[in-house]
Amino acid sequence: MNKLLKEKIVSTFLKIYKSQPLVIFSPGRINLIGEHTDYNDGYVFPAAIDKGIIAAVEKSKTNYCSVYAYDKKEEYQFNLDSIEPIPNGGWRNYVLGVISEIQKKGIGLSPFNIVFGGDIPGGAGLSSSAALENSIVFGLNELFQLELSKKDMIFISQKAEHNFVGVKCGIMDQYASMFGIENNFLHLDCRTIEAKAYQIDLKDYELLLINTNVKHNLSDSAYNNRRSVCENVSAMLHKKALRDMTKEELLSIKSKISEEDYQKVLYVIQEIDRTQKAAEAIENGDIKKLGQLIFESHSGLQHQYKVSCDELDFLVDKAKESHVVIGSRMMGGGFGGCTINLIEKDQINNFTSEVSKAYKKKFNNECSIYQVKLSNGTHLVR
Ligand code: GAF
Repeated sequence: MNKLLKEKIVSTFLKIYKSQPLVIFSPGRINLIGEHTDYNDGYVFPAAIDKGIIAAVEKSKTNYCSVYAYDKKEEYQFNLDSIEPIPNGGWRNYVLGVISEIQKKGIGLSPFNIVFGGDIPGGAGLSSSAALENSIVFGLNELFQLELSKKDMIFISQKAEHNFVGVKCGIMDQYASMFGIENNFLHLDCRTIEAKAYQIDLKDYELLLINTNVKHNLSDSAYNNRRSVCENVSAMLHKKALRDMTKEELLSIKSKISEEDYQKVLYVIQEIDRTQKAAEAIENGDIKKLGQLIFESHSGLQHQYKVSCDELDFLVDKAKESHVVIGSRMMGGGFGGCTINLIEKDQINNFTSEVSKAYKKKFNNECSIYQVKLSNGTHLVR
């Protein structure tokens, strides 16, 4: 966690609201493999990271709530009896969505003040949204002793995103942000919401994130559209989710669906399988195999599921050409954000300087390089 940011958030809170707040750190996440599988009841392999959202929260003595977004220098005040989504409301809808979902459970809240800020660049695909939602629900749970479990809280965060932001996301981001374990990846079964923690020995390799610094428009509608395709095709075979469908079963309805939808569903079935194979490779200490599965995942996301973009494909191609990166793929929802790379430890500087130059030349834009640590999930900061 970024201690300097914490100090800035707390001093801003003291200055505006003149009381000592509770402080919460809620991390962003990365995902090793298993993309667009969570809302198909499949498996994912995320980890919480040391970058995220810091929120300061305390009860208010007024009869309204006030939330200050430190990074944007914007304040928003509202009454708890009129919580509605705001058209193009940006960060406000994440906060309001969480409050609304708490209220839907019949839980009454009293006015409060919040200041929040973060060190995850927006649009990087590191899930600042889940980190924000979790920081709010966790903070309110502590402040008002609501006795919500961590599982209750992640479903509140997820519903907030569905109902107030309009993205029909799965549970991976909220889970990883809430339940993260320092130095561990979580092999999560998105049906049972049970995870096995893995402290992975990457041997001569390290994880490296490269941010394209782009976020293409329409990514939210494209996301919801992919989810509908998956649900419609699984309904055709009366399956609860694509997790329950085999390649053979999919083949049996191939003539009834478009080639595009066939490829999308095939991708999901293959990616769920790859995620299981990744767990096996890790258990066998076979990091090269893990890398190969990561490259395959990108190829599926690019050509079958069609959620990549030129900038991401360029970075993955450069990684492949380099021979020092043994696995690379886009991460998260797609259409921009970061690639995740498994790279030889002692080649990081050479590779990053080469790829940065090439990216700048091709897109006339900078890419950013991040190395992250795997962190604990959402928690109170003492
Ligand atoms: C986004 C969503 F929020 C997740 O639920 C997940 O579906 C991911 O895209 C793709 O794997 O981050």
